[in-house]
Amino acid sequence: MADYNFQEIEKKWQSYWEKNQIFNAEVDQTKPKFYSLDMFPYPSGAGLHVGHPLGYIASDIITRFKRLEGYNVLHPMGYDSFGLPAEQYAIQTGQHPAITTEQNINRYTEQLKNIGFAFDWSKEVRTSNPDYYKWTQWIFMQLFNSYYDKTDNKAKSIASLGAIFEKEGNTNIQAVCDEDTPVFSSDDWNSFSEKKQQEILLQYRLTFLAETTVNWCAALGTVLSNDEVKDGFSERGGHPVERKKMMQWSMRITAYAERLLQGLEKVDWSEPIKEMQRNWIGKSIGAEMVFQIKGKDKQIKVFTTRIDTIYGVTYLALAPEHEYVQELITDDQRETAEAYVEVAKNRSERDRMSDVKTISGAFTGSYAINPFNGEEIQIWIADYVLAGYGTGAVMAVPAHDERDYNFARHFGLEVRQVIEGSMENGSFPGKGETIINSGFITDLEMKDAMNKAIAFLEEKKIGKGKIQYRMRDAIFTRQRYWGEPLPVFFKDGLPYLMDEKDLPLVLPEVDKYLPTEDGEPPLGRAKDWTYKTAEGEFPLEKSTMPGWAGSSWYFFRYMDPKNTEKFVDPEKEKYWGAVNLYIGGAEHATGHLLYSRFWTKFLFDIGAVSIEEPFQKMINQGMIQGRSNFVYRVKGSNQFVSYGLKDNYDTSAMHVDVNIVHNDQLNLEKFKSWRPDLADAEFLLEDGKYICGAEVEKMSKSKYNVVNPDDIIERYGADTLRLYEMFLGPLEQFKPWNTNGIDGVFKFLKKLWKLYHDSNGQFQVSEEKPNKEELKTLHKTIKKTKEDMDSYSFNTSVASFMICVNELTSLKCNKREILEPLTILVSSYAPHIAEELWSLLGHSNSIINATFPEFKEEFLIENNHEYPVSINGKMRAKLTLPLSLSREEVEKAALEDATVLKWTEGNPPKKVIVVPGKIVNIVI
Ligand code: ANZ
Repeated sequence: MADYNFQEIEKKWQSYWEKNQIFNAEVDQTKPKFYSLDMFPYPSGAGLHVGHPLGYIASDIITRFKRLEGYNVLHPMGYDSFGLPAEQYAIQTGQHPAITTEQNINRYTEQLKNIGFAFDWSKEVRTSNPDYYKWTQWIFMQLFNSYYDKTDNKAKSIASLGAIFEKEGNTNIQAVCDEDTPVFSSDDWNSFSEKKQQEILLQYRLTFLAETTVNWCAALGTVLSNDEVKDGFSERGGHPVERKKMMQWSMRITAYAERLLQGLEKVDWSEPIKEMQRNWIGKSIGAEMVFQIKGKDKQIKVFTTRIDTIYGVTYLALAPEHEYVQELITDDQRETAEAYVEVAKNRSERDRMSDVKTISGAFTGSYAINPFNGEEIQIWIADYVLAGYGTGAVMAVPAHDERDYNFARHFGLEVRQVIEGSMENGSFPGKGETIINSGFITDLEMKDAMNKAIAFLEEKKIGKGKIQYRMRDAIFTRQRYWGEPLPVFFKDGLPYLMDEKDLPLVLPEVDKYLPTEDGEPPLGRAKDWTYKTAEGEFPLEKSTMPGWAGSSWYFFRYMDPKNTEKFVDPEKEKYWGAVNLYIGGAEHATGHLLYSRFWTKFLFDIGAVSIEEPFQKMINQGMIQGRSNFVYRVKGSNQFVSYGLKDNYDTSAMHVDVNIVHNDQLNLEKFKSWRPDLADAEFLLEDGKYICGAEVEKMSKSKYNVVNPDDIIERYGADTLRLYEMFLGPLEQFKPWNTNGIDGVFKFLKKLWKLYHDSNGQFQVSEEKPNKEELKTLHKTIKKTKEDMDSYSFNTSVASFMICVNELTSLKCNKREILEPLTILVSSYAPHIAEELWSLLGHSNSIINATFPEFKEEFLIENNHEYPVSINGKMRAKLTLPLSLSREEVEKAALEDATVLKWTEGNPPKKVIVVPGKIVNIVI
């Protein structure tokens, strides 16, 4: 083979890897393990574009590098294959989502294989396969069968909770449960009906069914999460969304709030991602207290982080959804208050929160009493109070809180600068004391005031210290078809689990993927959607699991994907443990990355896995943006002017398919056949060329700037694609795809190839010993590659390969002792060409089984020194001499140097100073 024939080489090695299962990873106790994971894709109909593989390439390079370093590496790939797009397509076309999903997966797999990834395909998982989701259902069942014990800080079995209730009721147990869980004694418990007992247990289960306020989108027939709703409309499709109370399954992730927070200290993730999780969890330390409602036997509970400002409270504000709102509205306020509530309820909380400009609210007509000073204060309903946070009610301190202040100013409520308060014992701010301006009090004083206030609350039994988390329990069901069915049936209106032996509960066939006529989820269309037990036949749950269910534990399944007895074999799980490197998009910062940490902690609690944090190190790759090209049409004509001439005409810019443009030059023939209306296009050229304009935009079909990796591979090969994606810039950065530089990378590979070949294209390496310079080039590159790998800096390695190949080319080096290690160095980045060269070098084994070359410092030590020679204080000459020379030898060499001789004219100098390894100073 003469030329670098990448097409042939790449196909050859891809099939070699597949046939010989080169990347299959099995437990091997004699080797250290490395688990390299990519966020698995949802296989969409559009296939992969060049942005998708960016992270996969990086993790592939690390995977191969770790293999060379002697690790046993697990690098799997699979598909997150339940999801909305396949279902929407099914609704439109009637095609079963399983069919389109399968087609898309096949296409993805083919594209991924073309890039030459070192995936262990034998470990592939698909979340929509029954043998996978059987275990998603199984995990759901374990959550249903567990509660969270706050004393031991872990999940425990619900059966043990039942046993405690039998013995001592729920007065002593410290367990996470619903706010409105009743207090009962063992006698009460034992006298409850089975239904009542089940209802109570549901208030403790880690997954539970409860009435929740949700974003309901009637047109899509499903509940949407807060980030799927924009200004009251669905993000997908723009349909109206209303707030509605519905029975929904939830996951009690809030039980894990503190551990999710603490665990962040143990993982090596970027600070911004950790910070996003911290904010999402939103821990606040404060107090909860009640205000008596005037003239009623009822109290309003508030959560505050600033109980020390209690004397500055001038009104209470409730969320529009607060359960007391209706009864607090007095007749004289009814009209305005009810009209307001109606409008507010249909704005999502997120909209209400983000809209700081519109201040809306209404007075209820009722009053509450401040227990610290007996003062009567108005009760308002306000937009800015969230129903789902704290207690859904706030004590407003306008002088101290900006939102309270804006609200008070808007409605003319009092802003009290000086707190006039008093307490019987006088210890907490007494009458006339000012604590309102935090600028004047220290943190310590504030803390002290808070502690005193909390003590007062506890003494009066009107409140207590409280830690509040912003995070909410996660809604777990969707009224959709294409998801995991819940292994739950209903008896007497209450949920029960199916028997584990009946798993998986397979998704049933339906005639249409739409809700039923009576508004039930699509599973309402399935025939016999019931569960048969000895007691009879019971209806099954009709909602399905949300998209995040299957992706919350897939990293465990990869270790043992075909196990039919367990979700993962404990020995395998112990060996592979936590993911050493997780690469994926930052958009999953709060969704997937919190849910999977939560499930891992839960599985740890029940002894099913050995780790508490699933992802040790994470890197979030930046997005590859598109680089759009434009042509300029002279208005009202079919004439197109080249970029440099466009200002002479009245033109309008038009996106043109980047695939018919090369280095910003338009291919005129392809342009004409691009669309029928362009067949008779005319061009005004510059230098005989049509030059297009360019701009960086999001990569999208509508901008015609999508670049398909298949096209790049066909033209340049997968190795070029891989190197080029890394060469574009630091992995984490957002950067545009710009094909202009790709030729340079391709040339580099051709140059590399040439090092191993003579001028006739014959493979030829020399067995001669390398010289110092060649060794220096090699070892410099070994050092750099190793450092870059350890710091995940990929673009810099590509640059150092280029320098290395250039240096070896000018040294005309084709020595085996240099080229062999070089082949290993580049093999992680450009594995196909490396395998080919490796086999040409006479190896019969895959290069992945080679050893990463050892770096030797000695080759980098400079042997010569360039001495600056100054004569009478002025630098006159430079002299390169071996460092091994003695002072006298340096002096002698300096005085014999031709340039120096010109100055001394052969006369002995007055003085010569030599600093070995530094300078020579001559005085004449
Ligand atoms: C009085 C006060 C005075 C407050 C002051 C703050 C400053 P974080 O830190 O986010 O936990 N709050 C409580 N529940 C709320 C709800 N459902 N919707 C909107 N706001 C709510 O915030 C806690 C503070 O936010 C609480 O402390 C309460 O206002 C308000 F100078 O009470 B504060």
